[in-house]
Amino acid sequence: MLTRIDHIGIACHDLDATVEFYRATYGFEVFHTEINEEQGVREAMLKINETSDGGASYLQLLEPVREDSAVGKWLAKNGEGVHHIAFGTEDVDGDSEAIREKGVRVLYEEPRNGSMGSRITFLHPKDCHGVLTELVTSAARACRSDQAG
Ligand code: MC0
Repeated sequence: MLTRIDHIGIACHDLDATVEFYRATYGFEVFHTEINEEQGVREAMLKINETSDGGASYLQLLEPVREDSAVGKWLAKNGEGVHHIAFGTEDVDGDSEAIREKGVRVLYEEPRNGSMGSRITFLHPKDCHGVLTELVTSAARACRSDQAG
C-alpha cells in the first residue's frame, strides 16, 4: 500500500546553488547527500515533514553526473524542474508487481538501490499520465520486512 509522498525529485544544473536557494528562501536544510552512480546523480534530500506511517517526505534535488543519465537527458530537453514523484510503501516488490499486473510498465525487473539505502523502482511516465513515478521502500522498512519474513 502506498502511504505517503516519499519525495518529489527536482532536476537541477547546480546542486549547491539549488540547495542554497531552498535554504535561503524556505529555510529547508539538507538532511542527506550522496552520489548514486547507477542512476547517474548527485543528490540532496531536504526533509520536509514526518508522516503518519513512520516515514517522512523530502524534496530530492538531483544534479546529473553524466549527460547520458536519465536526469541529464531530461535537463537537456526540458531544463530545470520537477522530474518525478515518489510514493512510499512498506512493500515495493509487492506493490510494483500489483501495478505491473494492471498494465503499467514497471521499469525494473527487481527494485534497485535508492537514496539512503532505500529500494526503488519506477513506472513509465507514458503509462502514468505524463508523470515519472517512483515507488520507494525506505531502508528501515526494508529491514523490518526482511526480519518479518
Ligand atoms: C522522460 N519522459 C518523461 C520523463 N522522462 N516524462 C515525464 N517525466 C520524466 N521525468 C518522456 C519523454 O519526454 C519522452 O516523451 C519519453 O518519456 C521517452 O523519454 P526519452 O527522453 O526518450 O528517454 P528514455 O526513454 O531513454 O528514458 C525515459 C525513462 C528514463 C523514463 C525510461 O528516464 C528512466 O529509466 N527513468 C527512471 C530512472 C530515473 O529517472 N532516475 C533518475 C532519478 P516523448 O513524448 O518526447 O516521446 S534517480 C532517483 O530518484 C534515486 C536516486 C532515488 O530516488 O533514490
